[in-house]
Amino acid sequence: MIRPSRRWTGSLAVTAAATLAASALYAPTARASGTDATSTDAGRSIAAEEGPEQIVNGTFDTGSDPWWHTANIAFDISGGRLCADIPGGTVNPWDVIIGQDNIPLVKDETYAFGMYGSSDPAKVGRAMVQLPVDPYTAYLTANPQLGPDGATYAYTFTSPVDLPNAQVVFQLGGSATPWRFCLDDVSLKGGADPEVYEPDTGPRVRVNQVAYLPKGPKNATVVTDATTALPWQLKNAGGDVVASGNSTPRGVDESSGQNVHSIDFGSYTTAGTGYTLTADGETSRPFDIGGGAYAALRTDSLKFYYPQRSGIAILDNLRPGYGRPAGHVGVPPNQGDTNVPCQPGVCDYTLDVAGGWYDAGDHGKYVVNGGISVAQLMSEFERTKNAATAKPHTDGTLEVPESGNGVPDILDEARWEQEFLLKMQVPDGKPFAGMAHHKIHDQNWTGLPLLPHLDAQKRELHPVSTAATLNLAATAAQAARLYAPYDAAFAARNLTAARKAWAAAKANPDKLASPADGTGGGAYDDADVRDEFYWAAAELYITTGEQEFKDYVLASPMHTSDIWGPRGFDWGHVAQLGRIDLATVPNALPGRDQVRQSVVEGAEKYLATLTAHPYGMPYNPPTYDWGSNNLVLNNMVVMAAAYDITGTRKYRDGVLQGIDYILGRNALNHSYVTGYGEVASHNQHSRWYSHQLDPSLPNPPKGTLAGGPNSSIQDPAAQEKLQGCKPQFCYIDDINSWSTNELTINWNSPLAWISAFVADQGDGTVKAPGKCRVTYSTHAQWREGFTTQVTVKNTGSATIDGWTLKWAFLGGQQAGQSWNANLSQSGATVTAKNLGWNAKLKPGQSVTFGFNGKAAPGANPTPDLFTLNGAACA
Ligand code: 9MR
Repeated sequence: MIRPSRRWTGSLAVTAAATLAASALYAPTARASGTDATSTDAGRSIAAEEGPEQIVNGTFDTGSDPWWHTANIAFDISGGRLCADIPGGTVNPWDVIIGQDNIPLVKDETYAFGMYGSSDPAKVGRAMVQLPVDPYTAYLTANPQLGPDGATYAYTFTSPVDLPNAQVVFQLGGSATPWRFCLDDVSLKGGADPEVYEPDTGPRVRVNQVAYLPKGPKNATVVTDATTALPWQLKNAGGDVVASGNSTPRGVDESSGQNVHSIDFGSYTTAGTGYTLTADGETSRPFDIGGGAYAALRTDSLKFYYPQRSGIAILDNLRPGYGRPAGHVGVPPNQGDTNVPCQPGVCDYTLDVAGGWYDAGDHGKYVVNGGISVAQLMSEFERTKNAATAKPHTDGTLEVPESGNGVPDILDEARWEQEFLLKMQVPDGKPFAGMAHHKIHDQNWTGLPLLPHLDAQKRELHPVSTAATLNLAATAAQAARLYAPYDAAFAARNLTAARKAWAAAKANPDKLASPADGTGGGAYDDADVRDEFYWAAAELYITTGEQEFKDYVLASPMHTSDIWGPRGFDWGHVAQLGRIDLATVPNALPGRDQVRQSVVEGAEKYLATLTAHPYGMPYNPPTYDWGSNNLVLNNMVVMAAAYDITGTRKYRDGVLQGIDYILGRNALNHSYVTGYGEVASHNQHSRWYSHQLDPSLPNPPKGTLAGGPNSSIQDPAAQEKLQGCKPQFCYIDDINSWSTNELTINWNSPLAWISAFVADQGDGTVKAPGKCRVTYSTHAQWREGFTTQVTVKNTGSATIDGWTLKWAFLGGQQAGQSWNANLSQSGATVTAKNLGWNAKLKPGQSVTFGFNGKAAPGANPTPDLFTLNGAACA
């Protein structure tokens, strides 16, 4: 992937004068064949060669990052070297450049520069080490005689300056005719070892810096050399000791390399603010005991989405400090997303793909990633229909332009993205009709900062893919049932699109996105789409109940295999989305009990991981992945689903412990959510929340999750500071660290889902199940309607005086005429109230009522959840 975090165009202004002036400063050494260099100072060069390597990825073993290039060439690293076809007809050497930034130079140090190069036909190349800005003073200018056979070249020079961010550039322009250049083993050795970066991790007692629920678990971690138990004290805001005990030594934690103890102070349950925990002479950052912060995070993590919107102005009155003009609507300098062509040779039409959310800190819009994001928002809403503890999502909670339209705001926000996904479908009559284009983004990577409406790059549709098509099928099928009570036409449009996408994916099962398609946007390649097929079939089955999808689900290897791996699920691993929905959304799949049980088995695994981990994490692979925080959160989703299925407290407590890690109980003593916790991420990689680079721009809004530790540290900012990091330390809150510190729509979606789950637990008191049993029988079902009879039994030992029973329909069904109860409906949720004569239900007594319903397209299963006077019936 090519992702310069700066604008390459600045290098075009290299002046010949600067080059000449600087070339006197270097002394080339003859070391290898084919070089034009002569040795003048071999001793110094040997010393330099033993110095530290300053070039990142000079061997192109890990792709082409962080090398950048001018827009008139493309990198080809397929042969293990970096090659490029250099166009003819350019005038100046600097008209074609390959470069690397942020190379530290130390004054008076001598450096050894080496490279392998070849050209076809033979050419004189130009390699420079220079100042990255005007006047581009060169400290080394070398002119290797390149030829088709390839050779290695070596030079030395002494730096006249201290400079943290020199550039190495290969200037390849100025040829009338095209030629091919290849490069390998680029090395710049010498200078001082890079400064060892020491993150400021604050006190050694690590806590959730935001809040623990009063009646929930409360755990902390102490970093210490001690090997035997240490006393701890919990103090309130006034400094009084309110609880104390002894820690549990846990040995050396592999994920951080630290010797640690854990502290359990869960027996203390009094709500308050400004608590601290003291152990081993250190006092933790302050925290609350209370549920209020999660009610706020439930909202903030969703409010994140509106200012990610493309194609609409962000109103400052809705998001003070975040207002900005609409991005990519075709107003110059934008080229607009209203009429986007394909990449050359990919298609002969243009599409209006305006709208949707920007994926992350870039201006790209990707169907596979949009898919899981919108699905998780829809599932957060759908959970309110099926889970005993879930509190409703309503209209007017998120301050979006649609607030007040009678539709829950979370569905309004999700629709903004779903409308975009629908637009990415190939129109009828065109090749691959029904498939979805994988992505749309800029032709080349842009630099930071860059507000969306100022992006002047050409926008292009990339080829269709099976994965994108199945993301569309899955989300459109889910949308069809969820939006049906609010907008039947939109629901129908989604169902049609889902069916078309499914058929198109079946006809084109192996259109895989190319891993090489990563210029100007992420590749989002995925070589295995069995999980996407399974997810789509599951959603289509849940919505329609149809045989074809049922058969597909039951025959899929993903239906029964163990999908609860240690790394969890994400945009490229989506079988879990299908499995969890089959388990938690009402449907009549044969063997559904085993499906529900399999989710519980997954939760058991993550709970075991968490219990064994001294930082209480449900994620513990030997190396952390890109976006590890979203994997931690998705593993928590599995535990939350198991709690929703079983009501077993330990799964819920697993979720409550997992959130501690995200909010500060970690090796860095750092909260990964902007605005939450005393020390929290706020410089996430984003072209418009670029406050770190331009103080007039804002930081990301509160409630924004950072990707989190990534053992592979794939960006130069992380590589410069974090070499050799233990997994938990592979993170830096720097805007340039896009591989550890980006924000994305698919990482905030599990944060939002989990925040809602935690908020729904109130103060952490586990509610006793309702003393009731419900029998719900749909006696007759015809095209336009159905008749249902409901019996409610009081299974408790007290008389119920006045009852309200609630359930939700799967889709657009409407309760009509009723008998023996008063029925009303809001969205899909039905409320049945007793009449005067049947208000009292003695222990053991039942009441039966019924209604005629108006049918809606699709399945009409028996609801899983009934609540009587607010408590879920068994
Ligand atoms: O989240 C993606 C991660 O799983 C991949 O390993 C990585 C490299 O392909 O790309 C990540 O996605 C980025 C995307 O390619 C471009 N927009 C920003 C995304 C988050 O960093």
